[in-house]
Amino acid sequence: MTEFFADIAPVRYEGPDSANPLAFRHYNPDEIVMGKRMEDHLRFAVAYWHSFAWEGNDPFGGQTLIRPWQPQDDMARAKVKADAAFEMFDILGVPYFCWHDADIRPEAATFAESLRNFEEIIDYFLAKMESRKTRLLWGTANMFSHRRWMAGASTNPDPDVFAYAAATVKTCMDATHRMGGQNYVLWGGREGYETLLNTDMGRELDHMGRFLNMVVDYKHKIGFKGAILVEPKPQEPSKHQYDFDAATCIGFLRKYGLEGEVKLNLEQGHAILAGHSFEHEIAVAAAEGMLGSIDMNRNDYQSGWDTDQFPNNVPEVALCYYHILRAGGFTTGGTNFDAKLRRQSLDATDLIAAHVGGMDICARGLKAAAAMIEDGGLETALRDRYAGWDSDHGQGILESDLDSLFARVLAGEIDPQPRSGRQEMLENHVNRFV
Ligand code: XUL
Ligand code: CO
Repeated sequence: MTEFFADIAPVRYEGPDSANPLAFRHYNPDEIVMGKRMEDHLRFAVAYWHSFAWEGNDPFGGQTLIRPWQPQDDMARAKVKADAAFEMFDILGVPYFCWHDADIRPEAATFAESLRNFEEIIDYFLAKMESRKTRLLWGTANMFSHRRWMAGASTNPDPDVFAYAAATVKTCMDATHRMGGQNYVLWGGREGYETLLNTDMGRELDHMGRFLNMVVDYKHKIGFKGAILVEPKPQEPSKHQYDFDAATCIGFLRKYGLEGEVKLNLEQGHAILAGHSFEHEIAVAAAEGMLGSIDMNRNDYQSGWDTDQFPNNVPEVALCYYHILRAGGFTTGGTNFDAKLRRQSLDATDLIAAHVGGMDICARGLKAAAAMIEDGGLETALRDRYAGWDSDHGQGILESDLDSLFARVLAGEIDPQPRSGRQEMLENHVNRFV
């Protein structure tokens, strides 16, 4: 046991009446929801970066969180960090975690040396995973923090940076594959622009499309069975990011012939930045069969920043899982907390409490979503609303043309009668469950 979590016992399900701040009141991994264990529905993952690599910095101030594995420039301390991380996975009983290369190994002077550090840590993880149930939900490359990425990775004006990005992603895909990762994620924080004055957008998009095709080719070459996911976000750190939102990503994937190969990792905070609700983004991806995984972390609604907070709003979360369940639930995906503590939350207990709260909110959301599905009221209302399209009359209209529809409308044979959309009644219906 490291010192860090020394006083914290494994978190257990104690039921809704428990007053224990470090107990689950709703997340009960073995409880069956719609025929499946709760753990298998939610597939929780801890994000290594926010929980273990982030030091509390914000744009106005430096480190607030003091951890035994700092400074994070040394392999021995990278292992102490891994020890603490796996202890937390055990305490929480989470089935998955996620990493960027930069979170888990110290960056060295050369690519080759950084790679050696990386592989040593992957071996260290694999040894820990032998005796544990925690698995890798996804791996990814951090191609946005180091100064080499300041003008983008695959969209960089310098071809050598494109090549360096390709080499980096290869190593991260190899490691994800070795660890039996369920997905490989690409989020392009600097794939966008600061000013159009120095940006050839068409060329950059072509390069990003080419890069993603290389990633897919490599996936097949090494026999990686997980899903390749891209993560939409409209801006921050770039003024504009090319993977703006789900709809933009889907258009991009179709343009470059990747629609059968790549799905989406959607994040609530990114949806908010794009001016969407999270369920909107999930519904867009689901409608296109491209729902991959989710990052379940919200923004502060007033700040306008990607504040990466743990979820704490049951009605919001319930509607997200409603759309996920309607789409058939997760396959390779899961619920990753790409969430960080507030910078005044200094203690190990805060880190555990944040995850316990987030997991409980998601469990409540899942149960509410399942109850809505089992009740069937929303689905019936939806079916009724579109029932006209199920008739021969409706299908005939779709198979018709402008001239013949004009003739039928002119003759008075077709004369639409407006019907209520019943929004308030549907909102009231949802409020019975959340
Ligand atoms: C950034 C973000 C990333 C991705 C992985 O806003 O969400 O952490 O999830 O690179
Ligand atoms: Co994310």
